[in-house]
Amino acid sequence: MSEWFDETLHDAYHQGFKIREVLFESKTEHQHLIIFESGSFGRVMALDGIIQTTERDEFIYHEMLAHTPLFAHGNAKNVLIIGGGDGGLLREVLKHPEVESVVQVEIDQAVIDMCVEYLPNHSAGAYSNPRAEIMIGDGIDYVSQCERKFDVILSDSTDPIGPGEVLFTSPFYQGIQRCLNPNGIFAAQNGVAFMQPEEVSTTHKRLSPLFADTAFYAAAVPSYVGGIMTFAWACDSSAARELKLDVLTERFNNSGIKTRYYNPALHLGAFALPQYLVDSL
Ligand code: AG3
Repeated sequence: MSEWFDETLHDAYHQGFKIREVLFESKTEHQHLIIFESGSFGRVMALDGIIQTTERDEFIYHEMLAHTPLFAHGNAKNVLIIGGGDGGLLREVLKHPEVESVVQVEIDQAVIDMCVEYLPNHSAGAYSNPRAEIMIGDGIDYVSQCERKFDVILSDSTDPIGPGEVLFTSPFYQGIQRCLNPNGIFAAQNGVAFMQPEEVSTTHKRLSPLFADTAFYAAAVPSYVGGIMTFAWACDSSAARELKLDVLTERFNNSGIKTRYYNPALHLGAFALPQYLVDSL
């Protein structure tokens, strides 16, 4: 085994992490899973050769994917998470006192089990929270068939390669539309725009016929190399995106939630995109 983990996401460019110790490595039913201690980012989890999460910078991604839609909604009682097996997103969603129930649909039980064991600070007990219901299955099947409706749906998927590919298709987005309550918000990881530019334009093309308001917001997550990670946003009304800073600040302060990255000013600013992305929509 090489002492470096070289990510295989891009053909002609990669990042490497020094491996201090491999904590777990196996081919699961769905994908190759490795969790290792790095010299630089704490513990790191990768699927099929692609970095999914690191202890050191996961807060940026999980806070932005959870709190931006949840504070914009303001009263989300029922939340659906697709993917997110490491548990970091569930942990952040459950910080919201107004959230009564979270359904999480993850395809790979092994990812949940191994992350609970080797990345315990990600889920931080969230999987035993009585408000959380975990289902093992494919997210696209769930949203195509489910009888329940949600106020916020979050897609914490892998990249559109392998098991995650269907979570970027029009049939998946149609399923999202049928599972959202009126004024419900959908947010999804949508790749690193500079490195995966087609993801923004393709997602925009697929979401905009289905939702009155389609947008993207962004945050730089160091271990998702290449600049800003984008998050897709879809809602049947633009009101949630037109909130003023004082409204968001009041919601944030009243929640008592402590964050390390998210704050209301950053929330609003995250929707301002560089011009090359604006032009690609
Ligand atoms: N979800 C996002 C992975 C994206 C990594 N790919 C990339 N660099 N474009 C990971 C799961 C975190 N809960």
